[in-house]
Amino acid sequence: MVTNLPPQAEAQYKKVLESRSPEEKLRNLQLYLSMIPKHKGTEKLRMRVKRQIAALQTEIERKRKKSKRKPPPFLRKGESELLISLFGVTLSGKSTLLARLTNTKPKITGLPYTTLSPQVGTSKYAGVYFKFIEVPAYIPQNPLTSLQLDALNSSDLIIFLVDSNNELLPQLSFIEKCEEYGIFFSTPPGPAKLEEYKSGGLQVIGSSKYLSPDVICSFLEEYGIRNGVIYVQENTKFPDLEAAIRPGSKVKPLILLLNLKNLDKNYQDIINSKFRNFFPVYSISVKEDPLSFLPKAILNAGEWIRIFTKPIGGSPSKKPILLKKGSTVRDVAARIHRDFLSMFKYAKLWREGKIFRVGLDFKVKDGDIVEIRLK
Ligand SMILES: Nc1nc2c(ncn2[C@@H]2O[C@H](COP(=O)(O)OP(=O)(O)OP(=O)(O)O)[C@@H](O)[C@H]2O)c(=O)[nH]1
Ligand SMILES: [Mg+2]
Repeated sequence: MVTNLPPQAEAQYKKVLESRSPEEKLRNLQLYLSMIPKHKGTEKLRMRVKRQIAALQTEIERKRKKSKRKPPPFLRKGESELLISLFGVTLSGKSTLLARLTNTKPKITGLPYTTLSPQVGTSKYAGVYFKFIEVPAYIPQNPLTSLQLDALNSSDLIIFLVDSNNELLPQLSFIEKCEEYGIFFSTPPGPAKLEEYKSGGLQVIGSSKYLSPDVICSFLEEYGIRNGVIYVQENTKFPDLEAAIRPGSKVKPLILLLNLKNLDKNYQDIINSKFRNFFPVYSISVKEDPLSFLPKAILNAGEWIRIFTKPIGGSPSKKPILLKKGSTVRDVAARIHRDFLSMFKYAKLWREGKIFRVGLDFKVKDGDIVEIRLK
């Protein structure tokens, strides 16, 4: 180390050394580089840091490519099917929940670590197929296994069960743990995208109801990103930004399910005060309480809407296509067939008993029936 560095750069270098993942190290190095004054005496150091940054970027990219390998068969899903991971520490009630939601009968013994391999069950609600996977238990003191990572990475949404009979904070450490592996939680999702440039400053395109452009720019600058364009959406929150600056990471919607086995504990208040503003939180007994709220809660958390397409003269399809809230007739047409866009004339749309004649830009809503008329 050169000796004449400003104290904040020295402190930042400590953070580089303490980084726990290549991604964290990359961010810390970028910030460190931005703190090293530019003059002849620091030239070599700057070069070295730059080389380290380049090497880490290559490593992260290689890891990302490798992680793009095909998921195992039990994680594959059909179109318009949602893959939902049930995750949580041992005995949190994952198998109990899976057994009640689907026809699958996982082993439930009351002994820890009963489920060692992923258990899968499918059920259909409101026309939508939900494929639930019980992921083998989260162990706070261990790294995530590749199987757990495969399941979480492939899932459209994660339900994390919190056990009211177990210590709370180690259970909640799964959020940070997942972040280390590039899985961020944001509900509803508001993915952001970053394009870095060599100069020109920062520009925010789009707007978020949670973060002002100033806050977004300060966040990026904190990570040493001073030039580029960041595209944000209505729901973009900090985890979406974190994911945008880390190549290969993903953002997933999350539901926290506090399994009330024991009513003496006041976890409910702690969880609500900590997380209610960020994630949907439900406190229920997964063994005894009704679960009929869950499919709707899942659709809401991921902002999925169901659109029923209809052939001319036929009846509406029983299997809806799933789109994101805010989608238009254009998205519906494109999902039916690629050529439908160029051949599109108008669409007939049934909503709440009324029929509308609409164009490509018309916003569809959950439950709409759509018939596309071609030229
Ligand atoms: N009283 C009560 N017991 C529950 C509830 N949910 C689960 N249990 C019990 O807790 C124990 C563990 O439940 P499981 O569903 O097997 O938990 P798991 O998360 O699948 O656990 P592992 O697969 O072993 O990691 C079983 O004895 C369940 O009967 C609940 O809501 N109320
Ligand atoms: Mg189990």
